Order: sequence, then C-alpha cells, then structure tokens
Amino acid sequence: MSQLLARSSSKTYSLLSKRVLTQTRFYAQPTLKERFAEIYPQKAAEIKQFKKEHGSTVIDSVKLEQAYGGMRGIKSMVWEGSVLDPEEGIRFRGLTIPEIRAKLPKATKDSQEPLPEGLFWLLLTGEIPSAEQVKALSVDLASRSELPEHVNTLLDNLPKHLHPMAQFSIALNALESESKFAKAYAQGVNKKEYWTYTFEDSLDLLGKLPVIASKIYRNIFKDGKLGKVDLNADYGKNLANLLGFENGDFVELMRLYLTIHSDHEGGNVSAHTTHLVGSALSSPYLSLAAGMNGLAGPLHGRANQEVLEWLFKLREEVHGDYSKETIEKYLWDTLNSGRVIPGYGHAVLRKTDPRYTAQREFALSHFPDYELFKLVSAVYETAPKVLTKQGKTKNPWPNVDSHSGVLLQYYGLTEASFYTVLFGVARAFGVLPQLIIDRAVGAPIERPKSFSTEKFMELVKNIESKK
Ligand code: HAX
Repeated sequence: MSQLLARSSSKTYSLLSKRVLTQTRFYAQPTLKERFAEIYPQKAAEIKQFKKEHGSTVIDSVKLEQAYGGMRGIKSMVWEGSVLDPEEGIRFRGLTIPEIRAKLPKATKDSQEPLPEGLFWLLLTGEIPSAEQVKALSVDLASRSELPEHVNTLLDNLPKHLHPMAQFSIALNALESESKFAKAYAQGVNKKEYWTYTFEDSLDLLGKLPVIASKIYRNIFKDGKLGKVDLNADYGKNLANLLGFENGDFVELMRLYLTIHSDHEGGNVSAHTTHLVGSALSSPYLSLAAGMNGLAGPLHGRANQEVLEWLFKLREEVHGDYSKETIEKYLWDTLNSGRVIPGYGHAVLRKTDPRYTAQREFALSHFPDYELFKLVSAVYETAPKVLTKQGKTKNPWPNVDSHSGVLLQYYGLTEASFYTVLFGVARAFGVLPQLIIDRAVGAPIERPKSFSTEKFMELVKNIESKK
C-alpha cells in the first residue's frame, strides 16, 4: 500500500488516498502491478519458447491486392487483449461483451454496467479482478489525476475553434514532460525494467485523461470551470462528474461506453499506431498521442461525430417523416453524392457490431421512446438493405459509432465534435495494456517491407513466369 501511495502525484492526493485506502480491505490482495509482475515472466518465457519451436511455420500468404488494399486480413501482428471475429465481433481475453457485462465488477449492487478499470485489469493480465482490486485501481488512477501547470495553461490558451481531438493530442504530447519511461531511458535503465516505467506512465496517463477531456469540453463549450476528482469514486463517475453530469444513468452509460470502446484488436488505426510508435520506444504519452491522431480521422473514431451531423441533416430534411421510403431516399442521396454512410461498414466485421447492440440495449432499457433513438432505429431498418443493393460495401451493418452519439445526446452531452475525445479516453484502456506487454516481452521495432509499384510489377512478373 505504501508503494501505491508513494505514486500519488501530490501531497493532498496522497493524504486523501491514504484515508480512502485504509477504509477499504483490498490491501491483502495483489495490486495490478504486483499481479502483472507475478504472471508476466512466465508468459514471456512461453512466447519465447513458442517462437523457438514454431518460428518458421508459415501462417499466412499475401496477395498483391492486399498490399494495395490497406493490408486487410494479413496476419502479421500480435495483440493479446482482444480478437475480432468477423461474424461474432469482439472478445476481450476470450469474453464477449455480454460476458464482460455480466462478469466484471460493478460500482454498486444496483449497477448494471461493468467498471472499465476492471476491463483494463483483464486486458493486461487475462484475469478478472476482484471488486477490491478494482476499487484499489480506481483510487490509484484518481490519485494520479492532477495535470502539471504547463498543461493546464496550454489547454486554457488553445483557440476554441481548434477541434477537441487536436486539443486532446496536444495535451498528451505536452504531458511527455512527466514521462517516467523517457527519464529512465535517458538514465540508461536496463531493458528488463522498461515495462515497469511504461506501466507507471500508462496509469498516470489513464488517471489524467478524464481531467484533460473534461477541461477541453468545459473550455470549449461551457464556463471553463472544472470540478474536483473524487478519490472515492470510480473512473466513469469521475469522468461524468468532471464533464458536469451528475445523472446516475449517465454515469452508468460512461462505464459502459468506456468499456466497449476500449479495445478492438490491434490492426485498427488507433491501436496499430499506438503500438507502432511505441515500438520505437517512444513514451506512452507520445505513442498514445499518435494513436489519437489516427482516431481523429472520419473513417475511424470521428465517425461518431459524422453520424450525429448526418442524422441532424436527415432530421431537418425529412421533417419528422421517418418512413422507410424517405430514409431510403436520403441514404441514396448520400451515396450518390460520393460520400459514405457514417457508422456503417467495417474493415473486419461482417455482422452488426455487438458494441452497437450493447448500446441499443442500453437505449431500449433507458429511453425507448426518445425521438433520435427512433430515428437511429429507422436507419438501422433501411441502411443495410440500401448498402447491400449498392453492392460495394463488404459489410452493410452498423458499427459502434452508429449509436454512441444518440446516447450522449439524450443525457444532454450534445456537442458532437467532442465525441471522439470520449472514444479516445476509452481507447487508452485498450492500447496501453498492449504497450506494457510489448515492453515486458521485449517486442521489436516494427518495420514491414514496402515496394514501389515498379518493384511489385517486377516481382509479380517473376512469380507469374514460373507458373
Ligand atoms: N457507405 C458507403 N460506402 C461504403 C461504406 C459506407 N458506410 N463502407 C464501405 N463503403 C465502400 C468503400 O468506401 C469502398 O468503396 P470504393 O471501392 O469506392 O473505395 C467499398 O465500399 C469497399 O469498402 P469495404 O471493403 O467494405 O470497407 P473498407 O474496409 O475499405 O472500409 C470503413 C471500412 C469502416 C472505413 C468503411 O466501411 C467506411 O467508410 N464506413 C463509414 C465510416 C465509418 O463508419 N467508420 C467507422 C468504422 C468503425 C471504426 O473504426 N470506428 O472507430
């Protein structure tokens, strides 16, 4: 416990966390860092042995169209936290979304949604933590929440018209000043110790994200004032309260939102970028910032903003007429104008995203009659048929971004340009565990081979002449 308290970034938080920690009984159980240190040497040894015994087994072959097609489907990355099945969707360490909703610890006995802190533990260790362990992790993260003054000043001085995701990325880069990994590396730390500093940076980062996100939100859209982090509260509650929302159902939504948006295996742009940049031993701050710049793209995380803007235009245009014919016409108009239907399609999935389904279930149980939810449901009835008829899209079904904005709208978080920042906070829960694992197993710098078209033509000619 003393180790945990020593990590607190300020005296006040140390004293407060001491009080909170002594009120709980978790200290008999290992902390996340202690548990990871216990299990990872064995895992690293297993991986080493696996590579030694099977390293030359051919696991995939690559077609030219894949090289030109965004490297789709090539099995060439290791990602421990989750695996995505095209039909079934995501499994976190083998567990589906309904399973994690049922099995991960909850904030209270009345709470329905899992705590994202528990998911972080699961992704890092492969184990479901106890309620006490999750409580300790919540306290630990909250105790790391304070931002250095220069980051506060920086955020307060950014122009309001700068997109929230650009502000988020700037803040993460500026936090590099706090990197324990970068400092240890500069002092010549042994590579066996890399993971421990990466772990500390990752937890410091996670702890600070609700404050960064809320500061951006309140600076741009509200009065710029920010509440205090409550050391007794869980991550989702603190995030909701800092943003300025007290409603208990919204707090529950934040817990669900953070959990289901966390990880979606390694090949998506934000996860892959974080991993790639981290492979050069850039600190977790710089690596996550790079990943967030990718999440900000409209074909990736920013799709949640695009969906809302698209829905609003649709609503304006159809004047309350949500009939299939009207919606179908609007969908065709979008496609015929050379744009994508935001929130539909996926590079891997070939069915409705279970993250969409989880959010739909949340809406059905909390506000089935909400007008915007009905509109989202009406689009769900029609868009897959239109996209199938169009014949180009490999997956005509909705993805996670199709639904999240409507839930936030219902509770009054109406500023769609902020939505990707929330996604970014959640994505940190998925990509940081892999960064810690990468350092624990000594993952190499990533460097795939590229060819010019001329060189590919030469290669293809040679291969085809031998047939
Ligand atoms: N609307 C219209 N056309 C679409 C489409 C959609 N929703 N989804 C795919 N297509 C088109 C593609 O643009 C592509 O057209 P071209 O051949 O003219 O280039 C064709 O169908 C084949 O694409 P695909 O193989 O089905 O899809 P990709 O793997 O290339 O792309 C995307 C996957 C998610 C980028 C794509 O489906 C898309 O643009 N969707 C809309 C944006 C969106 O919702 N993004 C969020 C995805 C989930 C995510 O990452 N969240 O963070």
